[in-house]
Amino acid sequence: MRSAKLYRYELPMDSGVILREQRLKHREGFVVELSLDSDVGRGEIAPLPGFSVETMDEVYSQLVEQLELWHQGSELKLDELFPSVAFGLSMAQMELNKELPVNGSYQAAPLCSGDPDELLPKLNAMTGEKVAKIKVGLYEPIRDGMLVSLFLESIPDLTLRLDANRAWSAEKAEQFAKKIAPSLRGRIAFIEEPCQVPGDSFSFAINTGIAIAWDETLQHAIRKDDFKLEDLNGAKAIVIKPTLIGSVERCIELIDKAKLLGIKAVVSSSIESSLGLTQLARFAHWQLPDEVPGLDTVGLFAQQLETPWPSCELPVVSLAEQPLIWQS
Ligand code: OSB
Ligand code: MG
Repeated sequence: MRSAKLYRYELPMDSGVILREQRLKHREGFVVELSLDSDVGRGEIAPLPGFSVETMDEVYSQLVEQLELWHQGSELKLDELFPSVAFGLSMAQMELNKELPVNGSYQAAPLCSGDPDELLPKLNAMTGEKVAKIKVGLYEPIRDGMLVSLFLESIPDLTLRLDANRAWSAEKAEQFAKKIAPSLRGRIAFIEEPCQVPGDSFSFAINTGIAIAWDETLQHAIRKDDFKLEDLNGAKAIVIKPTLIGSVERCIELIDKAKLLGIKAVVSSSIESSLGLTQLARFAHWQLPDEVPGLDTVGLFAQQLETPWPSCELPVVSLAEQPLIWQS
């Protein structure tokens, strides 16, 4: 017998979380729970304000419709759904069918969005490859360049991923690069979206020898019907945020294509709760066992949901305490 439950959650965030210039006080989303006899699979659907095209209301309507269909025994047409809905439903189905392995990549690249002093102890605690992610583009590009340079010079086994979120003009990106000696540039694994215009990011990579990664550009391109990964050239890596991309199957196709093209794929968070985030860690370990995922976001919350992130000490609230808003 198939049955489904739909929960809605709202979790408080750490006080300092800013997203696209707005303070994010709470994170809200849905969790679906699919049951078949005694087996259960869960998935999180949490459109990210400012990033997802779909709203919570639109997601709710689509979810109820799809859960009804699933309950009646239909195969879901995931490709026709909003990315967040396709992702959450496919994850729940995978977990239900025991297709999602239990091991996860929980050693995420520590995220630094301002204060470099906070990053040092985290780096010292890392075993194996030292890779961290620094948000740039929030201050002056010259200051960012000096900071990145200082990190690379003072920690010789450090590799950095940077993310500028399209903050810079071509000129500002060049000012940033000028502060980084050519001999250090190879230890920047990549910088995500340095420039406002993707073409300028592409030129930046060629002119500076600093590798770039597509994040926003991939999210926009994938919405088009004629999307082909090979058309997004010039980048060493792509950032895959499944909540913004679509079903698990769609993400796997993208990862396989990236492997064929020699592009690094990095599974990354869209600030899911610990429930969705741990599933992303399992997904990342399964599909990309040798790649450190971009999942260091549980610390942006003030609470975890149902499944704790290993070594995270934030309080955990259970799914059963969240409002159950629909069931079949
Ligand atoms: O700027 O890439 C971003 C999370 C949500 C929305 C946007 C971004 C992020 C992250 C996730 O940075 C963490 C990561 O990619 O390492
Ligand atoms: Mg990014």
